[in-house]
Amino acid sequence: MAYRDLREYIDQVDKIGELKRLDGVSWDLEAGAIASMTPDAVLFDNFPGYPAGHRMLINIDRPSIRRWFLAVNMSTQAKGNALATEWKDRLLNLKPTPPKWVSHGPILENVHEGNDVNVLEFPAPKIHPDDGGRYLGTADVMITRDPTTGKENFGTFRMQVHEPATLGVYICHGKDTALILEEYHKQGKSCPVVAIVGIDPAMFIAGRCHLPHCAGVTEYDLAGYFKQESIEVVKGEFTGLPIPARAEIAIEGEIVPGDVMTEGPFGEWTGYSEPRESHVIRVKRVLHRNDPILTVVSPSPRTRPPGDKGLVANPFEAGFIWEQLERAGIRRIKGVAYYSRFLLVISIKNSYAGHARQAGHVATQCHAGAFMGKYTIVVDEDIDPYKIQDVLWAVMRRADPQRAIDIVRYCWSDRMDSAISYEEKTSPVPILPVYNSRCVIDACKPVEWDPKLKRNVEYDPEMHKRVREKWGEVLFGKK
Ligand SMILES: Cc1cc2nc3c(=O)[nH]c(=O)nc-3n(C[C@H](O)[C@H](O)[C@H](O)COP(=O)(O)O)c2cc1C
Ligand SMILES: [Mn+2]
Repeated sequence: MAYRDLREYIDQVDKIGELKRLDGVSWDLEAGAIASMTPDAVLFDNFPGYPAGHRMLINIDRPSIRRWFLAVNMSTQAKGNALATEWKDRLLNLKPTPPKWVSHGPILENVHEGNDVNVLEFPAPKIHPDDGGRYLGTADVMITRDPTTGKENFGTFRMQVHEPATLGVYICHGKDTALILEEYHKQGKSCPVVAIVGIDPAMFIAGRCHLPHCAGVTEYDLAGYFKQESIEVVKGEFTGLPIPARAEIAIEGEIVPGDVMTEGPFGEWTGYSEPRESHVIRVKRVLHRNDPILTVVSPSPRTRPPGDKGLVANPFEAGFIWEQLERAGIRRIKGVAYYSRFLLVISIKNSYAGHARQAGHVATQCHAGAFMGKYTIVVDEDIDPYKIQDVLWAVMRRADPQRAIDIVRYCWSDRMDSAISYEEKTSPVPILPVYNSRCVIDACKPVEWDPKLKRNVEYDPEMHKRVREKWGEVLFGKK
């Protein structure tokens, strides 16, 4: 069942019928448009102007729940809250699985250095019409090493192609990667980085979560756990960093102190970004397999108003927050639903005065939930957090605003936040502090409400039966 690398994963996606193949598509807006039009993964080959075999995979693990399962080697029929429950249990049972050093691997099949470096040898797409350029990094991770702990870290960061050996990278304030970068730069040193832009989906999933790094656990250890085996890594000659031996495309380079360029705009999940000053990766080495596959995701399909489909909650992102709530000791959590970072719903068996506030405030501030959150709603266990209409009903019925609402000010946000001022959105590097606020709505019945007090009108089922028998024909056309 377990897959060794992206290629074996693609075979599995093909077997479950979620892979399409296309030839002759342009990197210039066509591939991006296709990504926003189909939920399937699409493998493109034969880009005009590119050698055959220089491929691109779009929609690697999203929006399909089955592709996510494949990526983390999980099998379940569960949906909604039941799925979030299984997934958080999986995370709670984490067995850190560190990478394993090896001396060879397919990633070394092609190595370019010096004047031979040109990141446009890959068909980096321009995804949306107003984007500021072509993006080599979307479904990627950037690996760094914390100079204090000596541990590796990685996260997913978008990367724009500025020049053949220069990439812009957008790293939000407060991310581990940003803190690591600051440490190097404070010492006047450049920060060595490896960007994997043709990636195994387990690494991509590990890269996006806000891992607290307790007991020194790294994203590599988490990705290995998802894959059920250590990821084999070769040592980057320029950076000394571990590079997955079976990755498709790896970039070695450095981020030099004070080296910034205008990046974007980019059609990100919050809507379009403004062009901003961002860090730059000076690329020193490019490594790739024969017939490399660039991995790409387009964040923008999620920026549209929900329309007829309604708001859709993501059980996987919910699992990361649920795990951290449990590790923080919040008891009797019955459900967590994540409607993007901007709206989170927690359902609990409200068991003592203050319990609901505890759950709401920890959810809005635990590491997985703290970044760019907006609204957190806590509901009783009788409300399914995946039914947003029911959640709103609970707010209407049970939450007296002056008792139920807490506003938390000066919280962790970023220039990307869609609801902050234009000045904050476009602030230069070094970044002006950007804060936002949170609203915690405690929509649980207060524990002191008399449980004997009838709050729902109920009818006698026997009476309904009798009415149906007597007048069913007239009322409903049948008994
Ligand atoms: C598709 C995708 C794109 C992302 N792009 C960015 C980005 O451009 N900048 C950023 O700061 N975070 C981005 N993120 C979120 C980070 O990857 C995430 O916060 C990660 O946990 C950061 O890791 P770190 O704290 O270990 O540095 C993205 C996430 C995904 C899934
Ligand atoms: Mn991290």
